[in-house]
Amino acid sequence: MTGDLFGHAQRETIAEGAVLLRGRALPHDQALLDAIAGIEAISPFRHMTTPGGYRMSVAMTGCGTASWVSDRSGYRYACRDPETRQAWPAMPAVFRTLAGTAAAEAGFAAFDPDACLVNRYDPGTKLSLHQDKDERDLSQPVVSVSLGLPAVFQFGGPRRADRPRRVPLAHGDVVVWGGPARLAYHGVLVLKDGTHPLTGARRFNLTFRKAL
Ligand code: MD6
Ligand code: FE
Repeated sequence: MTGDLFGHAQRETIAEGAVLLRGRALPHDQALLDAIAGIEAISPFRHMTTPGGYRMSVAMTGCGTASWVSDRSGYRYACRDPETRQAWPAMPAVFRTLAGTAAAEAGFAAFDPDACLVNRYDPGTKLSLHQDKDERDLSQPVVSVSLGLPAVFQFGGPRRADRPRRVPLAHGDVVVWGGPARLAYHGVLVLKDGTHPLTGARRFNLTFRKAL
């Protein structure tokens, strides 16, 4: 099932400004995974270092004009992959189109992302609570696509101390958030072991942004 009787994705409001479109990416799942393989062949997954010196458990790569990077000197968007010293791979058309149409369905017209961070979670990995605030124009939303193993997303408020709610994210789910939710703290709980028919023991997450 990719949606309801009328062909719409199932829509759930997580918070004001945050919409979950369940199954929205399902019609494109294999094309998205093939595109991830193409990106990985140019810019491999790697474990970045936080400014505090910790190795991130989630493996990352990216595509587009810029992608998010972290090292001892801080977080930023960079137009070159620091590992390959080349430009990031171009954003595949299937990525751009899905991000733009999902954003429009959630109420954010004319979203044209220039950055896509690709995260790979293996069982036992997690993403600690954080805010996405390295983008220049915070009036633009973030579009997040989940593929492979399910995960539990934590969604809090604008302060770290705001108690987060837990939102299960499954293969094909798309979250669009912006407006009053744009600076909400969020994270991903430790990934449980499992096997997905298309990705094996992995979860991938794509986050699309207008970064520059
Ligand atoms: C993830 N996502 O789902 C990590 N950030 O693997 C994020 O950090 C994220 O899903 C901003 C907006 C949506 C997200
Ligand atoms: Fe985030």
